[in-house]
Amino acid sequence: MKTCLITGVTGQDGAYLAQLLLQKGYRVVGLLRRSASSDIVGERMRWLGILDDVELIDGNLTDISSLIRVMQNVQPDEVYNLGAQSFVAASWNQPLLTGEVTGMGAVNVLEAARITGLKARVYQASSSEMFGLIQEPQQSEKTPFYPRSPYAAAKLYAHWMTVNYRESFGMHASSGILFNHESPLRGIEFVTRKVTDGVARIKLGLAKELPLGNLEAKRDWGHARDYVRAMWLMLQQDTPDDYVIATGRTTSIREFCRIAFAHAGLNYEDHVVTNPKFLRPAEVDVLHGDATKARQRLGWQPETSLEDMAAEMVEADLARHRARLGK
Ligand code: NDP
Ligand code: GDR
Repeated sequence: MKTCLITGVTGQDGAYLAQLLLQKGYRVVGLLRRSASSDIVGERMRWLGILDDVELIDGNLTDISSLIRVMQNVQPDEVYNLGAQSFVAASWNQPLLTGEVTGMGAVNVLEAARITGLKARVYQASSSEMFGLIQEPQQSEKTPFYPRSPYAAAKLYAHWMTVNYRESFGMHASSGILFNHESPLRGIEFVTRKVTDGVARIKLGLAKELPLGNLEAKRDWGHARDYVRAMWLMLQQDTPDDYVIATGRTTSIREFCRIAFAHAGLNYEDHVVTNPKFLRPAEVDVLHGDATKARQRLGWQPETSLEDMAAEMVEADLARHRARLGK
């Protein structure tokens, strides 16, 4: 039986990846950072019905001693570093913490694996945000980077350190440059989930308006369930590498609103308002990925359309609010 260690197991991707690896027969161990709300941090895994099947072990990405202890105890065959301060907007308010967790945290993982002498394969969760101010209309592994936020700069450092550890120490370390991926388990602060939660509240009469920031930004959105499959595929290859994972379709926030509101029989123009509070100091206007390499080498392709994903998210938020209201 293979053993995997997942940092960020309590997040969206961590939960879906844990589910996938349990289905594949792995022993799944997740890193859990100490929290005063330990009763709720497992909520996503509970939602997927896997909380009792994942072994949780305490540690923190900023504390390399904890990572060394965890690696020595767990002896993982595969390590997936998904832990991060992952909210771009928050990274301007907490740039140093973002650097420590999202940037240095990744190096702590690589170092802990190297120091303990494990032969573990390592996955680093890199991001399309590294393309930022895009240098090519469609972004592939060969497109130059231009980060536009403290988050993106931290991810870029982690990305190059992953490449460096591969080249310096021969580590099987791969970097997945994933474009935005969403699901009913997406954090409520991210725009798609904020929209689908807003749709549900408006539909149920709990709210009238949904305040958003820049409606014209465009993202290449896929479903998290499809994207964690790509992470696993990267670590099954004989040689480590970097891969862009994207759908190849880009859509504006405005269009996503139209789709999500229409699913509930609503017109977004009657409810969406803009509030400058949600604008960013520097914006990533458009992202549009080219996942040809992943398709050819990993045999990966997305299976869920944007429309189906939006519908799944709206339905999940309607169900959550109805359950809360006892309806
Ligand atoms: P989430 O924000 O949902 O999850 C982040 C996870 O990191 C949580 O489990 C969180 O724990 C954990 N974490 C935060 N700080 C620490 C710390 N100091 N030590 C240990 N764990 C910590 O992110 P996603 O699941 O959406 O994304 C997974 C990864 O992929 C992230 O690295 C993200 O930056 C990256 N990414 C995501 C994309 C997306 O579209 N979703 C696209 C490209 C990259 P807690 O629950 O305690 O807060
Ligand atoms: P992003 O995701 O920054 O791309 O990072 P987010 O959903 O936060 O923003 C996407 C775009 O929507 C615009 N926007 C708003 N965003 C939020 N959160 N709230 C709003 O009210 C709002 N209105 C408009 C934003 O300006 C932006 O252009 C996500 C994270 O998961 C990262 O960790 C990951 O690396 C990247 O995706 C790929």
